[in-house]
Amino acid sequence: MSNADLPEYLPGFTPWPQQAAAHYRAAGYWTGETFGAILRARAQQYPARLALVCGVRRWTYAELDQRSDQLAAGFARIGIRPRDRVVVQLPNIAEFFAVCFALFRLGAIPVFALPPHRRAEISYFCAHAEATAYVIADQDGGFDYRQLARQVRAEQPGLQHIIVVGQAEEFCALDSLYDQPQTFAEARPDDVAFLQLSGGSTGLPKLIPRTPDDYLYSIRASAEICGLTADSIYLCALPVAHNFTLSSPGSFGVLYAGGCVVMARRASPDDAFPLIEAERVTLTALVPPLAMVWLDAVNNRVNERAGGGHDLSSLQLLQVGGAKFTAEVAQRVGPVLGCSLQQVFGMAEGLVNYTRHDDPEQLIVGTQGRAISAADEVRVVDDEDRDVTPGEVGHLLTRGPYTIRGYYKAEEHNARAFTADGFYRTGDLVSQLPSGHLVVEGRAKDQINRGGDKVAADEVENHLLAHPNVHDVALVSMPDAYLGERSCAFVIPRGVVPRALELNNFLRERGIAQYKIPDRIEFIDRFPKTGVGKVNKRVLRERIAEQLASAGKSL
Ligand code: AMP
Ligand code: DBH
Repeated sequence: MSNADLPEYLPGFTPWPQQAAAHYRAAGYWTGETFGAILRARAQQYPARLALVCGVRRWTYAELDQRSDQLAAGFARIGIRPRDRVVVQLPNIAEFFAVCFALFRLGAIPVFALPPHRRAEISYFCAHAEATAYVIADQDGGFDYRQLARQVRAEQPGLQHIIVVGQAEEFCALDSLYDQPQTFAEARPDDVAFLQLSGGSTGLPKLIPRTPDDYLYSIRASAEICGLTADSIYLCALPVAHNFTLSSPGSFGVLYAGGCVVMARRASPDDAFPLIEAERVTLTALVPPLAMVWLDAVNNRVNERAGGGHDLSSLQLLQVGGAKFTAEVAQRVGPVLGCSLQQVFGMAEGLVNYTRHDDPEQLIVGTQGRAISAADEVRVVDDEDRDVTPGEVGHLLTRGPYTIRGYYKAEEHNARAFTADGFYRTGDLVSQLPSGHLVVEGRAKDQINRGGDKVAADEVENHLLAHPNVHDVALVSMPDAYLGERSCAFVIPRGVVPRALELNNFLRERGIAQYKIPDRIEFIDRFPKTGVGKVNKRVLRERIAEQLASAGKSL
């Protein structure tokens, strides 16, 4: 089938209203460029420059470009077609980019999964996106992804291809797909290029449709705000497919600028510091708990050279985001690491806020930045969607040239997650300074932000409710000095009181990511209720926080 036979947009995608789209084009935000074409342009501009460093492998722009072409041909040969959805779950390896750009060139649609996702999540992505292929690495971090693929395939008959980087066993080896390049018609710049993940707040994670027009605008603008050039060297330390690492400005931003992306398998100082030294890394992005680990690693080795024995002097910028970075820790970054700090408050749904390099110190340390674009509409409202008095805390709503108008195939949820006039309800509670900078003050969504890993409370609750000895359950956050928050499940038992360990094993057997397993389980006879009879999670949060404080375990 040629692309001309396909419906205008991917079914399940909510395009921007025509008027808004016309405005974003006329104003130059949307340029009609595509991912595949940009890589081609960079390969022509800088064929011999390094695009990727991964272990001992060093790929130039020409090589990345060629590998993407070859893989596109190989994917087409085995039957992957335009608009097919392909779940991509890879660790931080160079192949991630060859696979993505190959799929973009083919007009197929990657669905980004994260390495910790297990059977329940991957099966759901495959089912919801009706994926025909799943790309994995053979193993990583002691986990065998082929074993996971076998389980997923047994549950998902629509999955026709399992493609493996490394030892493929009974599956298809990625290395066997480097065919002779062919020319393909890339998808339209205003249609879905990939599906990104949301941390979610209700039920299963939502899929976020992003187009080349909107995503490339956010990448281009981010690259400019962060001062990227062809000399930028980015350490990709967080999971590569995370929206922060991919686009704020992340590895895509660095490739857009013609710079070099250095892949770190892990973000620990032991893995990252030697790479920073060896490759002269200029910027990187971390979640707050990792930033704290880096600061401590440098501090703890004061007798050695700064950097815990490694020369980190090339590092100009450390970006921190994904969860709230407290001002006390933020102010240590400059003195300890000898580089600038940028706070980043973003979301895979769109809106990204950055502190700017010329902001006064107190804004860099004490706020989560301001929106990328003059075209970002940011509102702070009360429970009735009325604007609060400037400076007051309220719900953050946003609309703009790179913020989606709907999740993929989620009509019912979209009616709640967006206002009638298309503003996304972020679920974040913020206050806004006259400069436009936002301070994240809390959260209205029923989610736990475990140091940047988002856990939707009712997703975990639903899994626990399947246990025969669980009558009811409420998952809430509890304060944690390191992760910011951890999760605590309050369980009303049925019959025999189960052991916490048994419940955790039960969840693991159901195939959910480790970070979603409750950090603590408390048994309770009944829940405190709100006036309207709902479980009062605020009271539960206070109860566990007090309990921890009196046990001397919290901050
Ligand atoms: P997601 O929608 O899953 O991409 O997650 C985005 C959410 O992460 C935001 O809506 C915030 O709740 C949270 N978040 C991201 N960056 C920050 C930050 N710098 N400070 C506080 N919360 C953040
Ligand atoms: O947490 C996030 O999702 C996030 C954080 C910083 C994000 O999506 C981003 C920047 O783009």
